[in-house]
Amino acid sequence: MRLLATTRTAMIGLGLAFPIALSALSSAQAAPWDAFTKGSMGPVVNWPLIPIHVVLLPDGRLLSYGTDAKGNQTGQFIYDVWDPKLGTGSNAHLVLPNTTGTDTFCSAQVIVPSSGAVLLTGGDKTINGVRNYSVNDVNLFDYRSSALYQAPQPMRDLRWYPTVVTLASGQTLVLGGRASINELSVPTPELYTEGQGWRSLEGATSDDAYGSRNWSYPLAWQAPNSRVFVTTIWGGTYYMDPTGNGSIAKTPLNLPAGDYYLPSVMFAPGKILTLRKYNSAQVIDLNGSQPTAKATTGVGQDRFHASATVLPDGKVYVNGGSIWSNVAFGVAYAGKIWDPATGKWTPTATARRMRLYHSVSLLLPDATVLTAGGGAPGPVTNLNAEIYTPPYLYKKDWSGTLAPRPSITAAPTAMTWKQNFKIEASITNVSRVTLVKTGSATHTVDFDQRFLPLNFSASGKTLTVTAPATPETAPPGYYMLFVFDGAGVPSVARILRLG
Ligand SMILES: [Cu+2]
Repeated sequence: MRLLATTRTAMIGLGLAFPIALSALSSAQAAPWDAFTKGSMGPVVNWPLIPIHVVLLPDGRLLSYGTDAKGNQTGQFIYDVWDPKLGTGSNAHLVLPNTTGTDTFCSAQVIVPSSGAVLLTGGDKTINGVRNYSVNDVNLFDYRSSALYQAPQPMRDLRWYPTVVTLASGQTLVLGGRASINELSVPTPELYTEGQGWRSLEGATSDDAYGSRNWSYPLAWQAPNSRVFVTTIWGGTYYMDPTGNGSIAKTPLNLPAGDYYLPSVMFAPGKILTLRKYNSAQVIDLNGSQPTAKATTGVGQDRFHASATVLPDGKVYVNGGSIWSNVAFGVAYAGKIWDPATGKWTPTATARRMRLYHSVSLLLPDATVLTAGGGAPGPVTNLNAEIYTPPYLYKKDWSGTLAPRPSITAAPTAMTWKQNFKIEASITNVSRVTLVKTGSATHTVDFDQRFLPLNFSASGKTLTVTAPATPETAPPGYYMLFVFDGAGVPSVARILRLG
């Protein structure tokens, strides 16, 4: 997991010198004429660390961490809080010291719905000069104070590369990861209840689902049937029941072979797009009595370490990756957008940086997508980000200029399931109202993102919107609420708490 020292030094030199020249150039240019079909990629902007881990906070800021200021593998020293409202300059970043004692490199992170704190599980440890051992440390980040502090109770098991899932109950499930360099198995999930701490789900122990056969950031989602759906790289799928002592059952659905570093995303209630090996892709449907899957068009090539982001219109943006894992060969610089209505991919704007191992993407409240990081290790040390502006924000007239946007002028800050609530829009012809759960990304996984269209009725500029029906389709927590105008242009989101 380490680069040779000489290689890393050389790459840091390249990574720092090159972006400055390009970003100065591109910021002076208008978006290309075809921005309304491809979107546009913003300039390369500096980031105070490699954002290996990113999570959108309830206040619209973004926590990131994973390396030191030079891009070296360690989360022990600093973390960053970025305020997108302040732009992308250094004054938009708050770089703070990590005083917890935990190296949070390759941990997991997700918002706890009840308090809005970010729960950080596990991380890295160096023993006798050898990295990539594990810890059972648990830390919390409070967005109100921007403080990172140790949680009262650690997990039972050591975990490096675990997955965290927000459950319908509001509890947080941690599963997978490994305990040490030699031990690829932490087969028993643990459940976190805020204010109470951790409990191991002995009845749900499984080496096949999230132990030795599928240990690295196992892909798992709260499913509509109240279970947790788990996919594996070897193809088997599972329903895990997190209640009581826990239990797990294999489902009849077997998928083609996947990879830890090919992305999957829940793009609609109970529906998952999963990229599999050899340029194949499947759409999984969890809405029936048993899960089913159908092939859809592949993204064009294997894109190891790519990221998949569900957009406010329910389409899926895939960026980054290369045909050889974490090697600068067959690098995919152009993004692609998948339309669930047609199953087809549209090529999108080209990035200037390769986004490979330890890169991330995340939907921002202004409906743009942060693409960032990569390195530690990798062919390039990406202490930088590029912000992607999707096609829906451009005028459809070949001018490359941004379209006027509708806005939400009033909205509540919280909602509960099935509730009808009122919002005010700046326009009368709202065509669509949607929710996207605030994301939390690392290592090609986004633990929390999901998309839900909402029913609404309009009276002038006042909309009566119906909140999602159940916590199984929309787990508690924070969501971005978007309205669209008649031309399909989304507003900036309001962040609402569901619970
Ligand atoms: Cu890692």
